[in-house]
Parts: sequence; C-alpha cells; structure tokens
Amino acid sequence: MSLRSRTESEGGGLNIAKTALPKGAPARERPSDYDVAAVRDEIRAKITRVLGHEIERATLHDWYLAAALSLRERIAARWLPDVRETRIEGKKRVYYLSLEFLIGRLFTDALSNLQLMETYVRALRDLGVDFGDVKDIEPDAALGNGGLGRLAACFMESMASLAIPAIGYGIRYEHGLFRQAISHGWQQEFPEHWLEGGNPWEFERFEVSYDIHFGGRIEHHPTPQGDAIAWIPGETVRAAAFDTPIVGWRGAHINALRLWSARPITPLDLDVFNHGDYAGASEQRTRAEAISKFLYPSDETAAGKELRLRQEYFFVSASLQDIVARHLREQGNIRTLASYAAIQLNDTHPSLAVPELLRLLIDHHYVPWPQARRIVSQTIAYTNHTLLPEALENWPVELFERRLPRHLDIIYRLNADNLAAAERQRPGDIRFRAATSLIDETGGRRVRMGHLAFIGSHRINGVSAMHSELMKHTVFADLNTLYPDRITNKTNGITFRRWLYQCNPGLTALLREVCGDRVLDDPSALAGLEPYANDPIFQERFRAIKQHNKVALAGMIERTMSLRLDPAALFDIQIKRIHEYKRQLLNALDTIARYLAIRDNPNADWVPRVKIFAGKAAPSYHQAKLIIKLINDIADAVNRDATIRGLLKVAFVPNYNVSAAEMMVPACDLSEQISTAGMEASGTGNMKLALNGALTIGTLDGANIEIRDQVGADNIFIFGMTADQVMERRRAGLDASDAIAASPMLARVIETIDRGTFSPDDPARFAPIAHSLRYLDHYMVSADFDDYHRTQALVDARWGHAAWETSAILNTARMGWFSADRTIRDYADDIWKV
Ligand code: 26V
Repeated sequence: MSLRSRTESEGGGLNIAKTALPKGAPARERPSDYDVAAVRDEIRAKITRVLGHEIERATLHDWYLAAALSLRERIAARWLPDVRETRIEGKKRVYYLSLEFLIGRLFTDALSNLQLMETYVRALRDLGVDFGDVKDIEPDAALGNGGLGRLAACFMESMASLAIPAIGYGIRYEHGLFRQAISHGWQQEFPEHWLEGGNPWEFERFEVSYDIHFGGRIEHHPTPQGDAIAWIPGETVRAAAFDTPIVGWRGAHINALRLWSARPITPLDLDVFNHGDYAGASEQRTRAEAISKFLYPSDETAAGKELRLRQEYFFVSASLQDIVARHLREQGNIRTLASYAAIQLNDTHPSLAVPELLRLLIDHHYVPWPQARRIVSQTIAYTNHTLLPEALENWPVELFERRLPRHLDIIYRLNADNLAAAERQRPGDIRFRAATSLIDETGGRRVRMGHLAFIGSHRINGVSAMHSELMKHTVFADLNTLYPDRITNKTNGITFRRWLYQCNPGLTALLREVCGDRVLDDPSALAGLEPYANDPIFQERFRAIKQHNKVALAGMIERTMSLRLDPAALFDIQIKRIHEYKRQLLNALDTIARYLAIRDNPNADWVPRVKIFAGKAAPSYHQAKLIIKLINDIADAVNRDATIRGLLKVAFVPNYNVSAAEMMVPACDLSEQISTAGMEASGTGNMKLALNGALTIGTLDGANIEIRDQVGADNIFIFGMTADQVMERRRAGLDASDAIAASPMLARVIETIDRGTFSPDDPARFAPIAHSLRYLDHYMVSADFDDYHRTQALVDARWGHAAWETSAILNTARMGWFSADRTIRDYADDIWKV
C-alpha cells in the first residue's frame, strides 16, 4: 500500500493521547466506552475516506485495512518523538543487518503491545465485524526461511521493548517464502503474494534512496598522498527505502525496520523504446527489480548463485550508505562512527559490510587504511548461526572480479595484513596461513565470507553455549588462535510477548493470577509458579488450558485437512524446516515402530498419540521432500487403519508459518528437538514449546542443553549420542550395521519401508531412504533409534499422571531465562555498548 505518512496523519483526526495507554500504564487493559467509540468512528472513516468504499459493502479485507490504518496512525504519532529523541540526544544506535526477517502478522502484535486489543475487539464488534476473522485476513510477512529470520524478528521486538534505538535493515522481497501445498503427499511450491492486498504497515520513504553499483573497472590515480582510487561501475541500480514500525511492549519505544526495494535508475530506456524494441527497453528494469523479487528459499545450502550475491551487496551497500549519511548529518565527523553505531551482521549474508564500509571510508572520506580498519572492526560484530559446511558461504574470486572489483581489491589488502599476522604468530607454518586466509585455494579460488566477517569484527558470537564452544574448535579454530578472545556466546531467546502472551491468552491469564501482573514485564516472575507444581487443583487448571488449546488446534486441522483428532490424546509435535540433520526421519521411524507394535498387540494399554509434523523443505532438497512424502504415506496408512482404534494418528500440516506456529505452540504436549548432536546451532522452537508447558524429548544439542540446565533433568527427556560421540563415530567410518543388528525393531521398520508397505503404488519409492539408513547413516538416525524409541516409552509412562503436569508446570516456571530481552541485554552490554 505504502500510503504516505502525510496523507495518513491528516486523516481521522482522533485524539491519540486519550486512546493510547500511557507508558507504564497498568497491565490490564480496560477500554472506556469513549476509547471504543473513538476507534469505531475512526475505522468507519477509514473505510469511506481512505479506501473509498461504502460501509454496507465493505469486505473483510476492507475492515482489516481500515482497522490497521487507524492503528498505524497511533503508532506513527508515538514513533516520531522516539526518532527525534534518539537524534537530539545523540544516542548510539544498533543496526541489525539481516537478509531475513520472519515477522508474521503485525496487527495483533502491535495491538497487544499497545494494550489496545480489547479496544479494537469491542470497536469491531460494534461495527458488526468479528475480530478473529479480521486478524486472519492479514497475510504473514514471511521474509525469512526459519530460525535465523525469526530470531531477527524477535530481536527487533525486544530492542523496541527495551527502548534500545535500533534499525533493522533488509530486503523488501516482493515474494516471501513459498506457500507449501501437499498434493498426493508431495510438497508443492507456489509463489506467495504478501503485498498483493496492500501493506498498511509500511511507509515508503520517497526521499531516501541510494545508488548501488556493480561491475566495471578500477582506476588508480597517483596523488602525493598515494593512489586515489576510482571505481567506474558498469551497472547501477537504485535502492528505495520502506519503513515498518516495530512497536515495543507497552509502546515503550518504536524502532524502524527499513527494507530496500530495487529499482532501475531510469524506468524505461526511451531511446531503445522509440526504435521499437519494447522488450529491450524494459530489460534494465527487469534486471534491477530481480534483486528484490524473491527470498532465496533454501536454508543451510549456499548455492553460490550470482543473484544471491547481488542481493547481498545491494542491501549491504544501501544500508551502509544510509548509516554513514545519518552519522554525518548528526555528528559531522566520520571518524566517530564507532561511538554512535553498532552494526550486527546476522550470519555471513551481510559480510560485504566489511569491505563496503572500508570502501566508503577510504574512497569517499579519505580515511587512511589503518584508521579505517579500526573504525570498521570497532563498529561491526558478527553472529554465526551454523557450522554445517554446506551452509558456509564462499564466493568464486572470479565472480568478485566481474561484479565487485573494488571490494576484491580491499579483501586482498585485508588478507595481506591478516597473513602477515599469521606469519608473525607462526612463522613458516603454511597450513596455518592457508587456514586463516580469506581466500580458500583448494578447488578454485573462493572468498570465505565467514573469515571476512570474523576478521572485520571485534566480536563473533555463537547462539548457544555448545555452539559457541564448537565454533572455537571447528570452523574458526585457527582464526581463534590468531585473534583470541573475539569469540563469545549469546544464547538465543524468544519474545514472550508473541510466544506466550499473544498466542496463549489462557495460560497468560493464569500466570497473571498466580505470579502477578509483574510477570508481563519480568519473566523471572514465572518462578512464582513453582510452589504450585504439585498442587492438584492448580495442575487441573493448567491442564485444562492446554486442553482448550488442543481443541482449537484440532479444529484448525479438521477444517484444513479434514482429519479428526482426539484432543485427549498426547499431542507430539515436530515443527521446523525439514532437514536431514533435524531428523524428522527419526520421528517417522518411531511412528512406524509404534504403529507396528499397536497392530501386534491392539489391546494393550496404549497411550493415544497424535504425531503432528509441519515444515517446509527447500524446493531443490530432494531427500527432504522424500521424507515429507514418507510421513504423508505413513499418515495415509495409519489414519485409515481401523485395527489400531485411533490410538495413533499422524498429521502433516501444510504450509507451516509463523501464524501456524502460534496455533501449534500452545497446543503441544511433547516437543520434538531431536537433531543430530552438534548440528543444531541453537533452536528457538524448542524454547517456545517448553515455555508453553510442553515437555521436550531431545538430544544434547544447541540450546536443548541449556534448557535441560534450567528446567532440570527430571523434566525433560534426553536421549542419544553426544556431539563428541557423533564425531567419534563419523571418524570411525561406521555404517549402521551394528545398530541394526542390535535392534530387531529398527531392522523391521527399515524392512517395512523398503518393502513398499507405505508405498504400494510404487514399492521402490523409499529405497533411497532405506539405503541411507542401512549403509550411510550420516545423521545417525539408525544409530540413535533404539535410545529414542526407549525414551518415547518413558514419555508414555509419565503421560496421564500428576508427574506429567508437574513437569509441564516446571517447564513454564523455569523458562524465563530464554526471553529475548535477556539475550538483547547481553548483546547490548557486551558487544554493542548501548
Ligand atoms: C543459509 C543460506 C544459504 C544461501 C541460501 C539462503 C540461505 C538462508 C539461510 C542460511 C543460513 C541458515 C542458518 C540458520 O538458519 N541457522 C539457524 O539459526 C537459528 C537462529 O540462531 C538457530 O536457532 C538454528 O539452530 C540454526 O539452524
């Protein structure tokens, strides 16, 4: 939509001060009739005056837009003073550079943070419109793939809640993550059109745009002070700014998410057009706009595509030009940048910030090299989110030569300093030099983006204790020797506003009653639940809330999949991207084992279970897509089989996204966090589910370890090999023969898959999976199966007893530490110094 702020603030004319709650207002929202009437009139006015529709003919979509626009006005009124204050007081800002922001919906988020939910519910009701229907109209902003993008969104919310001045920078993708449909059990991808119905949250900043250059050549002009360098680019595109306000808790503060959209510098080549070449005339436009057209839908595989590099440079250059321009406007001296700006790189995707900032300082502001280097490393810090070799970005030197020649120059110069330091520390050690070099010389010369980010930063952090430790011994072992004390840990967190208060209002009400309203502002107050963990009456209330959420989820699943679930059964949920290391396959094997066991002995005392899966596979990731098909084929067989009397049901819920997560997280009994140890950097879904009172079954991986430390080993089901054992087994080069020989159940399950029991129409369909389980087992699915299956039996044994409720309550009570506010405070104190 991108209506201009001017148009917006002129319309309506409501008294914002009267309707929005002041800072520090009491937690419970008690809208007066006056407030409700004001909002109601305002929504009505938006329908007629802004959207130009008759009230009587307004569609649900109109009501959504009108309500959103009225809310946006209140937000804008609070936003501008915050921006002014930061500027006038000369506060240091955080700049969070991320190619992904997985935001989800903003309407309920902003309403809840401004304590205006009740007001809007009532105002819409007065207008004869159901709030639930209106909120469901909003499309998810899915500008991210998974954990990394969602973390960026949680961080933005937390920084606003803590009133830390911050700007998030990213790309305004026209199409976010694909929509997933399941057809005959297979994943199908469809483009997603989140902007189609207009986006009421964004403000297009017509006055903010930057030119971004690619290609061309470098000219050296000798001067008495040394060579002046001119980059004569071969191509230029324009970056246009769109701002989305991010509202902090209780409206504490509002920050901007600034997303760049790519434009041609000249909309149409008239010369070419006039010669009748219509397609040629818009070629430049197509090439420019391609940059912000699509989110790359893969996670964890660095495909090395040129368009991806163009995206990375495009958003890095626009953001840095913006940061430098703002700093010069406000402070007038480029050399003080590090005192006013902290730039955080969300993974290596924005690593080009290092050479780009050096380029701006040296070529445009004539800062000498040593000083420029100091400014850059004092300003920039880098977060690593994965150790998977296939996800570590590296770009062919040849591509740099063609597209970013000046940056390659700078990278070489950086590397010269770097290799000199390596030589000083370990004279003559060729292996050390090669390992610390910015250029990987094995198999074609490539620029190592992780090394680039590391060398250009004053702090490098991992996202869980174990992951940060592993970083020091794997990818960055040598750089850590060369530059000790740079690596630090910042365990991930989640925003409790979205992942507890908004998505689980029932539990939130109970928490407020027991822990006091303070719990809404201070997660440590959750500990107030502990004394009630063994109280049967409290347990029953806690259980009833979960039950209510399960009924709601079952309703959603019945509506969307025509599958009926028993809400009294144990809801066993695995929701995350589909990836071999996350081991949905292990869960599928356990599902088959359970199915076979029930069939063998249908009258035993089985705990009824519902296995729920959801998640997207990268479109080119064939093995992951085959796993989706397997789960769906298992679901077909199991759900239709009357002999098991509904004791087991399997559901693969299509199109997992933030909004789906908001339904599933509060309804989960058992949270599956079963990655191969050493491979999941942190996980954040694990935190959301445990916070909402699910028990975790998980490996000693990522943040699971810290979750165990917090909730206590008695309140979590840990199984499987440790990261050390995994590495040891890999070194030994074992296939799965030993595991299969030791486990008749595993042998039978693999045999069942291989025989085509679940794929009678194509018996060989899953042969690649059976083969991998027997002879490769790279992800230790076979090796961990028995322990997992045994642990699942312990889960059954606890279900239905008071001990389950006790553990569930203690999970909620002890998860306070995983608030993103804690994480952000840690970044602020230790890295950003804000
Ligand atoms: C890599 C690539 C490669 C090129 C194509 C697009 C693309 C997109 C994303 C990535 C990196 C994915 C890394 C990632 O998502 N890591 C996850 O980060 C979470 C937040 O820290 C963490 O909880 C998860 O454990 C970790 O897998």
